[in-house]
Amino acid sequence: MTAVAQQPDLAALAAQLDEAAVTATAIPQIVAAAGVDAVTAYAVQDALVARRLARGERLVGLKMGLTSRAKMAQVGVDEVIWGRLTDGMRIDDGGAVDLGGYIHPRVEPEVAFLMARSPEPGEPVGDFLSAVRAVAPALELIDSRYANFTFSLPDVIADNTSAAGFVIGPWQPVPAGLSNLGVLLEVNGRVVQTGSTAAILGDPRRALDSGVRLAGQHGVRLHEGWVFLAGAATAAVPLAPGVHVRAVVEKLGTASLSAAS
Ligand code: 0L1
Ligand code: MG
Repeated sequence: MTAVAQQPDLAALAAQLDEAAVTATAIPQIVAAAGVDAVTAYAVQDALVARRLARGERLVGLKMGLTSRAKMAQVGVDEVIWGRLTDGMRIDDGGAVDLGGYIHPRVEPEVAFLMARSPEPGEPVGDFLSAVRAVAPALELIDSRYANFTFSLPDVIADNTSAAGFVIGPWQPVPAGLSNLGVLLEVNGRVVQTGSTAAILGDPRRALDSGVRLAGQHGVRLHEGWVFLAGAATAAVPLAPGVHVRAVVEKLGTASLSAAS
């Protein structure tokens, strides 16, 4: 008699990740260990985000993860991934976050797009730029739910690509070129990371292309008024009590947050 392999309980995995986020308590890597691959891990992510929606949050966008070599090297994973953004993750520009709600938060400078319409997954890049209403400097707050910020690809996908918060600076008209704008990350007025939007898959517009295509494979679309976080231009830095963090993106401006001590 052949043994029937036990199917992983995706909802139970999502519940453990959700509990880790809600209680700000790190957990061991559970997803790949349960036999879940990177494709199925998106179903865990779906179930995880559904728990937030059941608590009254609203989907407001999508994000890309691991779009730069610096980020891939930082976490030892080498595939572009995508996650979901909810209104509960939004932090006002210049606002303060209470670090008590996070496990080991980090921040990274990004570029955000505001969608004017829903691009088609097969639409050529040049065409769906007409789907972008505006662009802005942004900060992403990431907080892996796994101990030591260490994970496999299925684990980080299931964990909604470590998404924990985001700040959008003032929206701007889309400039002619986005492919090589200088990016600084400042902590208390001191530059701690320098980079370029070229680090975001060569051009943040390419990240939008990848995001539309990859999320589309799972039946997920961007919608009018949604935000798209294209990815980080530098490695992320830890968010410590009392610090003020600012992203500066050439031609686009700044986005900032403070960490309450
Ligand atoms: O937004 C990101 O690039 C994060 C993706 C997940 C890896 C990480 O937590 O650094
Ligand atoms: Mg990011």
